[in-house]
Formats: sequence, C-alpha cells, structure tokens
Amino acid sequence: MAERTLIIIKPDAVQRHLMGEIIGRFEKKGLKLVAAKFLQLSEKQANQLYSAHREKAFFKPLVKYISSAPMLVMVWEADGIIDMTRKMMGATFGYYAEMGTIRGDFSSSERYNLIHGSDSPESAQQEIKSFFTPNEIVDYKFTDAHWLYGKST
Ligand code: IDP
Ligand code: MG
Repeated sequence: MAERTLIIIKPDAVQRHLMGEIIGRFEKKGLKLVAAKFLQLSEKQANQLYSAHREKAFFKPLVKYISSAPMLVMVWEADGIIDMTRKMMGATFGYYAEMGTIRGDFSSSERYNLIHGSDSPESAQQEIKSFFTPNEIVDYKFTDAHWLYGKST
C-alpha cells in the first residue's frame, strides 16, 4: 500500500471558500483521496490533535481556532505523500511560505494557515487512527494509475 497522510482543510480555509482550490491542487498532482469527514472538533479533540504543542505559548489560541468552526478532515494516499503534501502546503507561517504553495499563495498569518498535514509516518498513522476507523478508509485504484505514476499500482 502507498503511503497515507492526514490532511485537514482548517476552519479558515472553509470560511474563505478555499476547499475546492486545495482539493483541486491535490487531485491535479495525482494524489488519491481515500477518506473524508466534515466536522467541528470539540475542545477536547483539538487538545488531542495538537498535544505535541501543549507547552507552547500559542497552544490555547490554536485549540480555540481549530475548534471554532467546521473543517474537512481527509486521508490522502500516494508514494511519498507526506513529503509531497508538506511541500505543497509550504512553511508554517503564511507570510514566510514560498509562492506557489497553498500557504504562500493564500495565507498571510501564523495561526490561520489554512491546512494541516501530518509531518512523519508515525504522526500520520496516529492522526489517521484518531479520526477514521479502518473501514472508513476506501481502497480503490485509479484507471490512469500507469499514466500518473509510471506503474500500475
Ligand atoms: P505545521 O502546521 O506547519 O506542521 P506546527 O509547528 O505543527 O506547524 O504548528 C501547528 C499549528 O499551530 C500551525 O499550523 C499554526 O496554525 C499554529 N502555530 C504554529 N506556530 C505558531 C506561532 O508561533 N504562533 C501562532 N500559531 C502558531
Ligand atoms: Mg505540525
């Protein structure tokens, strides 16, 4: 199975009508959507999602932001997807992120940076598990996989 990652289109991106723009970039890159849920996090779930940042000064406002409105949580799949999607997202702060990246093109903020993507295979596995049961993740093939990947997986 190809690598998987958890991607969240954060509440600011939903409110700014950027869901289609972001999903479109992933689709055109040839990445495969295998699960999706549109939901609003409780504060408790937000605390858990960002538990690695518990000690940081920005933790409280981060939890408030991410639980303040609905967001789109997805699992995407492709070989090397974690690195690829991190590059497509751009640097954390929108005003530092390279032009051509999602954050570089659409965010000028530190916190309101539109998108979350897992940063390692370990965090991807743990984050995917916290949002999806195995039977909520769909297994299917693209008919043009050969043209996308140069092999027919
Ligand atoms: P990442 O989203 O690029 O992986 P992380 O360091 O994991 O960045 O931080 C998680 C989220 O916390 C960021 O996406 C951003 O929304 C917020 N954040 C990170 N650093 C700061 C900061 O210094 N001030 C305000 N918010 C921050
Ligand atoms: Mg992170």
